[in-house]
Amino acid sequence: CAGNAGGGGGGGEGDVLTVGFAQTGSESGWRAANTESMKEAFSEENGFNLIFNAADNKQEAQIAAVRSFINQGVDAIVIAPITVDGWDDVLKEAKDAGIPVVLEDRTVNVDDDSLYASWVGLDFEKEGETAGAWAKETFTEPTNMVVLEGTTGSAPALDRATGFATGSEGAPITTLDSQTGDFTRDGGKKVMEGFLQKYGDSINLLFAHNDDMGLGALDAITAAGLTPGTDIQIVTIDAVRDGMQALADGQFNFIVECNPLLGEKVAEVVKKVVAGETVEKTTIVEDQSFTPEQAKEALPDRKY
Ligand code: GYE
Repeated sequence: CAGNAGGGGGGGEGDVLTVGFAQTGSESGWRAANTESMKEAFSEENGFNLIFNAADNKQEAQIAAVRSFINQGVDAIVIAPITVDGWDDVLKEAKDAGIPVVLEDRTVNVDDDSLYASWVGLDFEKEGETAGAWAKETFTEPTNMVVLEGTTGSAPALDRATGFATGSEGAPITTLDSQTGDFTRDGGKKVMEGFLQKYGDSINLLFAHNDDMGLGALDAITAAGLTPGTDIQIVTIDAVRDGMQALADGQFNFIVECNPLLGEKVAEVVKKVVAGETVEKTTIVEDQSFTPEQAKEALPDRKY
């Protein structure tokens, strides 16, 4: 479908949309791919002047960035909200200033849904459910699991945990421990080191809320003299290139995809919102999942 509203062909100076994008930070491979996708879609050639801010995973910094976009009088604001809570005030300020807000990737918990125009994201709960269903199918004997959670209070960490519980319901899996690794490799490594010290080789299964934490955990598992993928089976979410490589190599056992290439869809929604057209309140982008065999097949064409 035609993305640009109005003005066939033109694209003169007056049509340029200034958009402030408040990104979470640069915690993971997924985030790098998402940032690239957003920068590509919100390019000058596509009629945008993008003001990009990455908040280093600090919610106060992200809120401050949104305030500064409001003060600059941008045409629209896009936010990938670090956590679900704490957005009411600044979203009201944007609304009062007449600046539409579009959420991408993660979502928020607000009393009044009209505080944002639209959310383009993923079904995090379904991702968790798919991971949990794989675990249920794979483990029919008593199994000890540890969990590396994403950033505390973030939509994907909350929803993936809920989804996993649903998907694995009835399986003989005991959760020994569940702690945040903040979606980073470093975090995953450190927390997994702690798990291994505490529970040693009684751990059979690791569920990491993203590939990067799982990749960090590989170092900890190998250093403890255990073989990842065999002694400890690993299920993660994202399906970024490094994760897919670990899966193809047999170090991971299953990955549920989370598509980071949201830029084009978000840009289309922003153009419509600014033009005053009605848009879907929620757009969910489809995810798939991968076994080691499927990862081997998909790797050569993987874009991120
Ligand atoms: O899974 C993780 C990233 O919000 C879906 O954030 C995103 C998550 C993604 O840091 O790798």
